[in-house]
Amino acid sequence: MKFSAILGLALIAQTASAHYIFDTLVAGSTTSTKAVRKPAENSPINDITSNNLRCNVNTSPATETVSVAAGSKIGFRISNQKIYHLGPAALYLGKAPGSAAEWDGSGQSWFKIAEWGAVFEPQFSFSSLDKSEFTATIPPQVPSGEYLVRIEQIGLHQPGAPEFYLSCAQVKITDGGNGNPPMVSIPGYVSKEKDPGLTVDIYYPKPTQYTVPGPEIYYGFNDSDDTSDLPDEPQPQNRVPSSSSSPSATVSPASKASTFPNASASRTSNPSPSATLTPTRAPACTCTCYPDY
Ligand SMILES: [Cu+2]
Repeated sequence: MKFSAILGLALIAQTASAHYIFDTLVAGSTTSTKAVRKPAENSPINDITSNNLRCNVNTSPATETVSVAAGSKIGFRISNQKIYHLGPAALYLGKAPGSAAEWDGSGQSWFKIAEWGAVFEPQFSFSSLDKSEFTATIPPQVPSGEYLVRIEQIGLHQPGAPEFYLSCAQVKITDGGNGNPPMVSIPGYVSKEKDPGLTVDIYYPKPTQYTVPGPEIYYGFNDSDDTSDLPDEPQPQNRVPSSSSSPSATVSPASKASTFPNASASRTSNPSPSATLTPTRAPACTCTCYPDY
């Protein structure tokens, strides 16, 4: 009896392990697992108002803070999996008030430096799918100091119930600039009201446009460490299209209107021929870890 109970637990553990944990920091030419606040479990965060959305829950403390120069590569790796839940990914930096190791991620201290959105050819999907490593360049304008770097991937396979897979790692950015990125708080940086990309039905009708949830990407913009990075810089912070084939002009208002009742009025006019979309609906979850919780 005892043995079968253990066996049962083992099976549960195995099932749960089908989710993924971003367990490895990539910083410049090095990697580190010790700098990551590794979650004890690979279950997603579902409550987007929770403080757990910052750096996950039940994390083991990171035991190092990795130095990396501004302008270097930064990001995360999943060592034993590839992303298999359809949905976007994004990479954030959070400026610690002091040491990264002592910071819980609270406050209006976060900005996005990269995102991986939807692709539309040959069919609707996400560029994060089947990837296990997500890296970007630290904008050279990012000020020196200690930061939490945070990756999130949002599983959209159960429409209306986004799942956040995320990790934080501790880094010390050196050789930085005088940039002043607009910052957001976590939680609060996304909401189901202002981010239709959180609740979109990815099966039907197939989206023809997609915006990654959260703030605009901070690119840095200025080459020199001058004073032109002002707090309210009127920069053309156009989101880099996640697919060159889908400028925002191709938004399908009909699908928007039906999918996002809270969307702004400008998105609810002009019905478009969504009836031409194939009326088949994919299974809610194609992974082996169903049901999610
Ligand atoms: Cu899952």
